[in-house]
Amino acid sequence: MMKDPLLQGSAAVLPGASLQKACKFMVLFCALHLSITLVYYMFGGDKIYFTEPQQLQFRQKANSTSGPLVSVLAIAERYATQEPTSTAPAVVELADCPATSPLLVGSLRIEFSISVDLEQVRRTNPNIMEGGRYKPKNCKALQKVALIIPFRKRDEHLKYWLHYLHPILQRQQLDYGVFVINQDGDATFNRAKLLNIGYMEALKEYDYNCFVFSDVDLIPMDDRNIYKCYSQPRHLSVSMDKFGFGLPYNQYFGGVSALSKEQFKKINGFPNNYWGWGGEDDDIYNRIASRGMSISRPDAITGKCRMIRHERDAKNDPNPQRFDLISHTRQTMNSDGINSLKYNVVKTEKFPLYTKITVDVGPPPS
Ligand code: UDH
Ligand code: NGS
Repeated sequence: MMKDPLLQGSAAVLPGASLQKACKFMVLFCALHLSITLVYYMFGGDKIYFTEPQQLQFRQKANSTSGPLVSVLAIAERYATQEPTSTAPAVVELADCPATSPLLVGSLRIEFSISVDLEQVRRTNPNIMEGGRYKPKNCKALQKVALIIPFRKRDEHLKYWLHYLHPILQRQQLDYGVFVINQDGDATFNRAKLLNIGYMEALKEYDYNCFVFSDVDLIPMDDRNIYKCYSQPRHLSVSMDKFGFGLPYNQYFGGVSALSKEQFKKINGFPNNYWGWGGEDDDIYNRIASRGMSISRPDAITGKCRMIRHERDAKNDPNPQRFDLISHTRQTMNSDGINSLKYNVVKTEKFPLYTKITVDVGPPPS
């Protein structure tokens, strides 16, 4: 009979005792391998593989014994429950927003024949926070802008302002808040004093570094007219429909303007003593010029804006003293301004789209 040549060369040549030894060794080896695998499986995996009783059992062991089981379990639990260490970054720092927002669309259709529902404005601008606050989610805004609106009994105009400006300001990627400074009572209106109060009150809420002062009835017709601050005080409403899309005169600084905190402080804020219509914007222009600053402006296309037509307001008749006042700006500006501002806050209301601060500005001089 033919013999298997392979058997002839291996098992066939082993004596009985050696074969037994080899088998024992194989069995021992397999048992060791199995137990290592079991231990690795039980302690190497995530905690969720343990059933409740298993976890309890392991904890009890960890508390009562020492050795490798305790340390492996203790380390595993420590990692699972550890608070982030102080070196780990808690919040991811956002990158700066681009110098020019990619969201701008350019020229806009502005009309005042539509009716505005503020509830709908709120729904269509879901990222605006209480009090009319907004900041971009995906980048760090380059400026923190407080928008200050002097106000009394112009609710219809305010609706249009909120309807048009909120989408524009968001596209401009600004970190902003809207403050409506409402003059209490029926005494003579004082626009510039309300603007000073807006500056003071906004700073109590947030570290704003730019202040945009806007009449309630002026809406930009182009979102490239950025409501932010520049290296020089900025005049934004440079091309108004009511002036045939131009300036009424070269030094005109009325309507909408923007000053950084430094620029505002440099001129001691705005005058407090212009009661009634006219001249306070010219005084601000004089202050800026007397401190060696110039006016920065957008071009006449970008700076186009519409004004809501209306009748003259009650208690805001032309101020007969305005010409005399503006001829003395240089003498009065150091003692009349943010350093002499006195007022009382009557009420602060946080609405979804704006913060309304009702203030007592005191009586006009008799
Ligand atoms: N303002 C009020 N309520 C007032 C007066 C003024 O909210 O009673 C605010 C409002 O933001 C306004 C701004 O102050 O846009 C400036 O008011 P203004 O009267 O100096 O300027 P405006 O351009 O009117 O609103 C100019 C006189 C219009 C006469 C029109 C005659 N047809
Ligand atoms: C000037 C006023 C400004 C005013 C501007 C435009 O005459 O305050 O007209 O007024 N200066 C003086 O009266 C000294 S407007 O046509 O918008 O009502 O802003």
